[in-house]
Amino acid sequence: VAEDGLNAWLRYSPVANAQALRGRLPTGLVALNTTQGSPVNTAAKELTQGLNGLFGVRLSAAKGDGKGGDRPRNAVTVGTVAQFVNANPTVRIALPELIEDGFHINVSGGNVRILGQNERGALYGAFHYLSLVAQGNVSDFSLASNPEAPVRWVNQWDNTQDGGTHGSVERGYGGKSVFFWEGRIREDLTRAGQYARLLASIGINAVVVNNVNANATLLAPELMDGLARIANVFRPYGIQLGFSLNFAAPQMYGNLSTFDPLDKSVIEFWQNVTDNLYARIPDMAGYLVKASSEGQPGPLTYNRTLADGANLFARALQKHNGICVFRAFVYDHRNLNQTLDWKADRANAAVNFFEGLDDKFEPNVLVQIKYGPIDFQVREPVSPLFSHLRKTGAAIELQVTQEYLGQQAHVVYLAPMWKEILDFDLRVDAKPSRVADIVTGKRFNTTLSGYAGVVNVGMNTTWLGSHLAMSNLYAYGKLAWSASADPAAILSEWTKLTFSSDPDVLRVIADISLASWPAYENYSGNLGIQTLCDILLGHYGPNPGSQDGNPWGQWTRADADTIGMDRTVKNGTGNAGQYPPEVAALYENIDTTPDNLLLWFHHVPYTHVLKSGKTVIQHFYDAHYNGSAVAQTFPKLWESLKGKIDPERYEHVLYRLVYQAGHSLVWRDSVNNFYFNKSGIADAQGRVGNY
Ligand code: GCW
Repeated sequence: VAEDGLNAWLRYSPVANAQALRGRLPTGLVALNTTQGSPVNTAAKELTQGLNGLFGVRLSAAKGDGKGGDRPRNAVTVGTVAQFVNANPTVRIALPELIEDGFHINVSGGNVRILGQNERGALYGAFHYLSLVAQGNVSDFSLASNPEAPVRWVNQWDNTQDGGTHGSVERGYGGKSVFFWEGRIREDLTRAGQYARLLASIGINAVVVNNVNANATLLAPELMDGLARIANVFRPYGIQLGFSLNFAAPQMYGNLSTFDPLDKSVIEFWQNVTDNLYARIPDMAGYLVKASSEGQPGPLTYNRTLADGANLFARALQKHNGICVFRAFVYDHRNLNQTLDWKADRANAAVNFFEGLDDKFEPNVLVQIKYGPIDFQVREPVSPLFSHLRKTGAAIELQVTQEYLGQQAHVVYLAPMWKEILDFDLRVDAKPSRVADIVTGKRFNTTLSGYAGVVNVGMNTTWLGSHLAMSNLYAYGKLAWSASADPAAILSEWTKLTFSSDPDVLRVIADISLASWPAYENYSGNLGIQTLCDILLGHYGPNPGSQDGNPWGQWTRADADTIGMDRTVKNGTGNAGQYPPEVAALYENIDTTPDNLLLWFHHVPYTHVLKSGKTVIQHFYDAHYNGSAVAQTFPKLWESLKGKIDPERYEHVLYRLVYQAGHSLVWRDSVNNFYFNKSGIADAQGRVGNY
């Protein structure tokens, strides 16, 4: 049905030739665990609902668990490997090797076996099977799938307390929090449950429900009780909960005189908090901690190291098998002063703060690193910190919520960007060192590793505020499961499940989505200058002048003649030198720095000639025209789908695309005029400044 944005890619709307395919589908169901609330039971329900919606098949409980020799016929069996072996002691099946959360599917006519290494894996297998049949694949096959990384988390930046703006979500563009309302946990957690279902279907295994800028009141007993209710809603989907903590809570909430991580009373405070949480949520995943960053309290207040800070929580979690995810996004905006110091550079902060700490973390600490050294810009080089932590587990932080990328009012399909980051080879010790291999633990043999996606869905029935933006959430889950997944293939799968398999629908959504990141980069900030949005207000809309002259460190150092951050070792902030030698050499030298990162690493005259043969300023002018011209094509492309998409979603998307097309012109003209006024250099094609 049209209004069904809520089910996103799990709509299970009837497949085109359901009638013809039905004969190849199971009619019976064997659930190897029928306990209410168990993920296997959830999987059984999902299979029932899915096959009914897609094909009108009504699964009935199949008799015969194999014990009496009466093997069920034409049935789908779902459970764990252990449950299967237990229920079928005499049956021998060939099983591929499965690791935690992995699954195996075997389809032979109407006989389908979906077995997980654990219950969560069984649920993943059920979702995978349903996604294949929903795409019309009812042939026989056998496959095994294992996740590449153990940590595949989602971070929500939902505020527990927000000074009266109820249920706010920091950098959330999809409405109010699905978890919190007026400083409490919502009574009705239906939407949270629907969210859990979506996340489970893309392999997410934990969610941090509150903002990293955390409020200490989260620790009040009533709130903890509420958190336990959220955990109850997520548990049937195999999803654990994590919580963000406020480092100063011992003082702010616990009335202690200090929050020094080495102080005995502080250590006791956190142990007590942790024990209280586990008493309510025995399978809690752990904590996420933002400390000593952007004015948040942290260990540096007491001259303790970040490792002292992380270990405080890690130790409290150890007896419960929880993990402490510690964010590497540490910098002090109050100490950055560009006018006084040419060498000041926010991009250097993380490596500087973590210097010398690699062997100082408890084994259950995972360091969560944003993909780039600054902050989710339209283009950044990968964070050099990935190459510095070898003994400590690392996770990559990606942002589904499009903070600097059009806030869901612009279509920007992000998987190609993430893929570029994950595929980048840092050449640590002159050996292949892809970011993907670092964050899956392969490169340095770390046990803890993985992915964090900042998602920030809300109560809006589209979840993120825009139907097309949901491809980013889908792709995040798919890449966190396997970094070798292909962004175009992910998109096409998502389109089939969300809209339809009509070739025109597939082509148009691919044309728009795959062109969207390059277009956005072209009209919002190219050559590595960052997204030239308003820095001080909402990180939305063009305002190149706002980048400089403030302590936030997202500088461009643009003046009348020159532009760019000199991050070289020989003359600049030294940031290029934080990379392993081969990569450092690449970025240190202006001739080998790729054009798309030129202004990230070098400070040059506007007349500097790029590898393309154009000057920097002419490239700016042209790129802004090109990018916005591409955005102009989006509404027309979409209009060609009229009648092929239900009216509600058709109109919703069209409205946004028309807006994007218009806003891209605002971007184009603001940025081009800004640099024209600054540099006084005319556009070779005479478009800029002639109004
Ligand atoms: O991207 C910036 C955001 C802040 C955010 C911070 C962070 C939650 O503008 O809103 O705070 O980074 O990631 O901690």
